[in-house]
Amino acid sequence: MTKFSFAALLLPAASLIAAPTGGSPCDSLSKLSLPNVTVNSAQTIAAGGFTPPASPGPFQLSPALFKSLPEFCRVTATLTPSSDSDIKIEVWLPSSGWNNDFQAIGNGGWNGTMGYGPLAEGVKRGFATAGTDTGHQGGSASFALGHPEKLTDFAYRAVHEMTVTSKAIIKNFYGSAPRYSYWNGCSTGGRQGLKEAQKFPADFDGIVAGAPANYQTHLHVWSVWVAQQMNKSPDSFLPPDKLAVLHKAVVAACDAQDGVKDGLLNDPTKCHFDPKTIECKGEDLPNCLKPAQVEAVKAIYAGPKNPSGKEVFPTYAPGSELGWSLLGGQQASAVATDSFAYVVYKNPQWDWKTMNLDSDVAAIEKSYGNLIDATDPNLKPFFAHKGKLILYHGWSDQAIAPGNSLNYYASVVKNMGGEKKASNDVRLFMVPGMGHCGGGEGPNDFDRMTAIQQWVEQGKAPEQMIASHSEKGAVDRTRPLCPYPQIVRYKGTGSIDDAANFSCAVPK
Ligand SMILES: [Ca+2]
Repeated sequence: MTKFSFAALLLPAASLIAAPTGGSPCDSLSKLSLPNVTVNSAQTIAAGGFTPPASPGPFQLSPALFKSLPEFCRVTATLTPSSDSDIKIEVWLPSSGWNNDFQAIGNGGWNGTMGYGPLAEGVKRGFATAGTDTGHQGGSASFALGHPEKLTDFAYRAVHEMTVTSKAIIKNFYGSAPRYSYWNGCSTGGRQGLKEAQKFPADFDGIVAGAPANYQTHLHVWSVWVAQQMNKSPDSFLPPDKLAVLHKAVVAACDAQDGVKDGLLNDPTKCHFDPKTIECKGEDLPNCLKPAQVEAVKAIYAGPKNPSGKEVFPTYAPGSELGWSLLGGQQASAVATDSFAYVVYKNPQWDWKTMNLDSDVAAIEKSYGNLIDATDPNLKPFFAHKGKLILYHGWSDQAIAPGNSLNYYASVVKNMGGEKKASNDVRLFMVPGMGHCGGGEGPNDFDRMTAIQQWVEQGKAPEQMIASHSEKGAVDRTRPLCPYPQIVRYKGTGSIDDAANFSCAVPK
């Protein structure tokens, strides 16, 4: 594409400016007039010149990343689709080298922060990139108390409005609309991406949705339930050293099942480890579990069932034990209890220990399931618009049970009339040994944006993605990730740390 030139874009941009200042195309965006949008600032940021705010929220920020950025135009705006809305967005536009595409980045948890790290990653790759705080400040759900419109903003409206506004800003700045638009998010960001695919199927051409919190109501029930299992009695709680004992025993029992002793469970569904085998024979020792701990572990592997025996939500996969402290601490996760305290029961004193798998599940569903959950299996309108979807989920995810992605994927496959048909438009990559959206013992760094771009722009569906694992900044293992239901398989010779010695195959 050679459309981009500053000389050409000054004209269309100028036509929307109330009082042209004669400044750069970036400066002129501060005068841009769009419905329910206030542009707060539009500034050219010199190469390497951006310093993120001191408390940027949950995203890890690397100073080197910001130093490596090219010059870009930074637009900050406030969107007010309702009178109670206060949605902050930022749109970062590379001054040169634009790849002609738009990338919107997702959020985590209850959000309330701007994702400066992902914004920078996007710009570095040449994308016009946008992010939002989803309409409130801070990572708690307390914002929702007495503010139903703000809850709607968080649920889906902020992202959609950000997308529409960003496309308009891009068109004004460059003189042409983005050629392709992409969503890139994990966790809440995965949920946001799926909500977009379901509700606004024309917004994006490619969506990457990692570890989606798309069944948020039931996810939060499961999260609280994990803490309940851990805290049934003083003896049932597993501190990190006991989780390590459990994890070691699980890996010892199941590692070889997938054909390669690599410390990873490449297909955890095959692992049926019985924690009873490491129960203490008598006194509590560092290498065994107390009977109450064994019971807690058994319950967690079995997962939450409602009174009629139906699964409320999937549960942790074998191999994920090192991460169980996240939800299975001495207090339930605030991300989950906030749902009940601020949205369902509107009682900040709500006691998570009282939650049951019957009326409380019904209550959270009724309260805001329709608003927040993104479980609609019908993605046909999105696919009909040539949209492509990459789902991924770490098997060792400590925050969202990986089976949730398997369930959603299965529902989409069913809706599409089978795996073969569905694979033209959607692929799920389960990542052995990866934690929540990254990290973990397995190879967890992989380039899903290139994969989705190649699929959307060249029709090249991802047959595999190569992931790497690093220790102290040095890559120590590479591995292909396989589209489900394929599993990675060792060819039988060569280093088990080299992706070249592995292939993808459907397990027998
Ligand atoms: Ca293995």
